[in-house]
Amino acid sequence: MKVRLFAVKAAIVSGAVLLLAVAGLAGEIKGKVSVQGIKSAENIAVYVDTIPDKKLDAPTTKPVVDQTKMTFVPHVTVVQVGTTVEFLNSDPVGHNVYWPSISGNKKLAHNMGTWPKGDKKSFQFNDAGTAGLLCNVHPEMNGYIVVSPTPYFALTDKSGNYEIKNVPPGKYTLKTWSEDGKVTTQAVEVAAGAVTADLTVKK
Ligand SMILES: [Cu+2]
Repeated sequence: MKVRLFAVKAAIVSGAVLLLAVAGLAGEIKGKVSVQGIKSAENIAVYVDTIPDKKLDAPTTKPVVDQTKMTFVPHVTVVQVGTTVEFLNSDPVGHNVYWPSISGNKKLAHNMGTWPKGDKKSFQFNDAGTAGLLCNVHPEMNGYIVVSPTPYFALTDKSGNYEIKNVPPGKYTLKTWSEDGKVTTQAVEVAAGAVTADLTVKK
């Protein structure tokens, strides 16, 4: 009896150790984005580009982009390819949502229509790239949906800092997207723990 109890305890302990080991494998990519010729290092998307032969879990979150006080909030939203985004109108006027292309591909242009306060419409983004959001009622309004091919992405804060958590070990290509700057790519190798990748985005 005592032996059997010991065996059960040993099994529980080794299971816990295994779980810890698996959790410990996940790495992290973090760093700071500097800019040259661009006014701000904020709101720059940093993401892991397509990983060949890697099966990724389908996204489960449904981020909301609000149209409030005549602006798209947030200004930039980064999502994994396949994500459904909900577009809400919180203003007392009708707003429209359309994008003329996704990363320049006009075949992926889409007009969602116009709807009143309190209503929302959703759209599933199945193509990687950037959709520049516009409202045909208010030409001054604009925002962005950056569709990342992987779930490993982040958006820089005011100082240009970013942090991508839970990245499995491997060799990847980091990519940036910014409103005013060129795309920057950088090779990065992730192991357990955090790896630092500082990037410079140029006009
Ligand atoms: Cu509008």
